[in-house]
Amino acid sequence: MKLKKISIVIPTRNEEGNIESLVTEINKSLWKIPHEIVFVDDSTDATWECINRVAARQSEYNVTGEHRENGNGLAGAVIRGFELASGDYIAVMDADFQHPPGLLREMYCAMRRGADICIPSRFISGGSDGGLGPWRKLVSSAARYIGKIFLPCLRKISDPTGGVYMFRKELLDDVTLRPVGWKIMIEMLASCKYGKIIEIPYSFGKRTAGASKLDANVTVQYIRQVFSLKSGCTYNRVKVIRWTKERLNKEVDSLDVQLMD
Ligand SMILES: Nc1nc2c(ncn2[C@@H]2O[C@H](COP(=O)(O)OP(=O)(O)OP(=O)(O)O)[C@@H](O)[C@H]2O)c(=O)[nH]1
Ligand SMILES: [Mg+2]
Repeated sequence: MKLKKISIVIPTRNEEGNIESLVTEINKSLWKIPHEIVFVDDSTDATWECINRVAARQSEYNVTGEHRENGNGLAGAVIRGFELASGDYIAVMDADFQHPPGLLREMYCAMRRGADICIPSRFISGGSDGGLGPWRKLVSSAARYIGKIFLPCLRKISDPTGGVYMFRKELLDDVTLRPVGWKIMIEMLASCKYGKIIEIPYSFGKRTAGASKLDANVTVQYIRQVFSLKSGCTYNRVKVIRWTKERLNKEVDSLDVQLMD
């Protein structure tokens, strides 16, 4: 069986306490599935040294990336990761374990069932946003509603701002993504051509080490980003399919059985 390769793009800024365990957990999640981990790092701490140390030790898993001395923020880092990625599918996730690495195997199952994009959701049956405090939950839901009001392409999607997703690399053909804002996924949903989205449930985790980089400026950038996308966001005739936890477990079990042969 020829398996498609995944590139996991991870933007990092001062995440030295997370790198080693993150790489270990990603490799566990993607057992027997070809993959590379692409870090794009704008850190001022020892994160890049940690990445190099892990890369030297685990070369069979292909830990790669780039350190930028004068990086231009989160969205620019993710876009740079897309340029460096060599996989058939590209995943984007944070370095702080709020996006559980086990999701990678689950998203891969959805991609194998023909999804153009797999979007994990905290807000469908089986999902939870328990990793956020009450204030952050409020800000996060306001951001989601603002997005859905002004961008019709987000309306059918239950969790367009979660920040973790996987997509077919071809979606990037013929689009130019702008390195603005914090939510590169909404930029893609508004600019790319796609027909089928599979949503899978997940539980948003708590940051395990290091500090949040989210500040008030990020909220302002987000609102600006939504307004700037408004004119370009055409309503895609997109089919959104929601998998239950049971369906997801069945798909993962069936993949595991195939990979054991
Ligand atoms: N390369 C790069 N990565 C960044 C930058 N800012 C944040 N990141 C990374 O982007 C991811 C998300 O940042 P977080 O600080 O966790 O933001 P958040 O998840 O929205 O907020 P919290 O819920 O408070 O953690 C993490 O992996 C960060 O290290 C940046 O300027 N450059
Ligand atoms: Mg975070």
